[in-house]
Amino acid sequence: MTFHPRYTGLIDKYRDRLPVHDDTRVISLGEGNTPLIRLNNIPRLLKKDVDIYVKFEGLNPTGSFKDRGMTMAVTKAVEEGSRAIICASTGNTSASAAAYAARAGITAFVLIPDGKIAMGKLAQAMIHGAVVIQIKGNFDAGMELVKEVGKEAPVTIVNSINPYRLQGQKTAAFEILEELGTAPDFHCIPVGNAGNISAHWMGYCEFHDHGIVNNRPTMVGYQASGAAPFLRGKMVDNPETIATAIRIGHPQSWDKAWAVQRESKGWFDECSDEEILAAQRMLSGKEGIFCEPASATSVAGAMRDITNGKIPEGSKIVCTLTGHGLKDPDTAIKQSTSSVITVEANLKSVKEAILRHV
Ligand code: AN7
Repeated sequence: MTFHPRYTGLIDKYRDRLPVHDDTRVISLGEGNTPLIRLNNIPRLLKKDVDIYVKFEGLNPTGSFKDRGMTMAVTKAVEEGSRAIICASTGNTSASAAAYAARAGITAFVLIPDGKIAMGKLAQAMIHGAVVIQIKGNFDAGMELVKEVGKEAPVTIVNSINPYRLQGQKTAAFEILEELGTAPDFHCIPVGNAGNISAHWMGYCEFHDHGIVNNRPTMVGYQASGAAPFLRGKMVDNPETIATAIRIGHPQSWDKAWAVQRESKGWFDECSDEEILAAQRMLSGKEGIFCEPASATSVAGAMRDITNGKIPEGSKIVCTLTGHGLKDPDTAIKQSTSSVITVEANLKSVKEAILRHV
């Protein structure tokens, strides 16, 4: 029996690659170290010889990849003496900001689009004690307001325009490289503000530049069709998609993400809401992995590009699943094909119900 030291989060693990000092007080909830799960059934169903792994970021402390960036952003905000943080959010950033602010003993202000965030995320922001400001507008409007108010009020912005966020998020790429011992051929990822795709590329390049690995992946970013500025080549003013997490028309990391596309020789593509939901159902029904709709965009796009040969057979592919399915139970229940059977509470009725389904 070997004992391993207790895992205490990504800042402790990657201290020498992150902008922290020896005496920095780290605000952590044990984020990172998420599983890289090899898909068994989907490649078989696609009838293609590909190795697909999903990096299940939904298993972070607040159920999304945002925790990787938030531990860094809140650690630095506290180090710099800030007493309050603020963000605009489609839901996951606000959940994460609320939790890390609670942990640090500071205040979180979160601006969310009225009625357009998944129930689980709203519950998180509320239970962690954030000040929730619902705006009668979308994420992009909220983001502009946060940038304005950040200039006038004593609050630290913890959206991904805060550079510490991307520093924390790059560690997802480090973990993938450590586990595979090499970069995948393709990394497929959902794109909203494009912070995460940019952070992953930073992480891949850092290990490559230091000679830890000798290759880098082709980065492929997938957007929801109704919120696809990278496909339209310009900002989108009224983004719409069932995947509310990526209902974003004015991405904050626009230039960075185009640089990622060029440098990695990758591409952007879009998925319809139907494709996104089908991928979510495939992952949950065929692999036992429950991610939120926005997350399934990476697998929806990858499945299409594997089928059409843009991602060739023999490839090693990593898809990021950015958030947990429990964040959005409403969408899951609404689109679920399995039925709930109500019967009398006796042996005969239960037995009958079972026999009808075997
Ligand atoms: C599940 O929470 O922007 O391209 O305010 O929650 O780095 O923006 C969420 C984004 C993908 C897109 N998947 O990542 C927010 C927010 C999930 C997300 C994205 C988000 P970026």
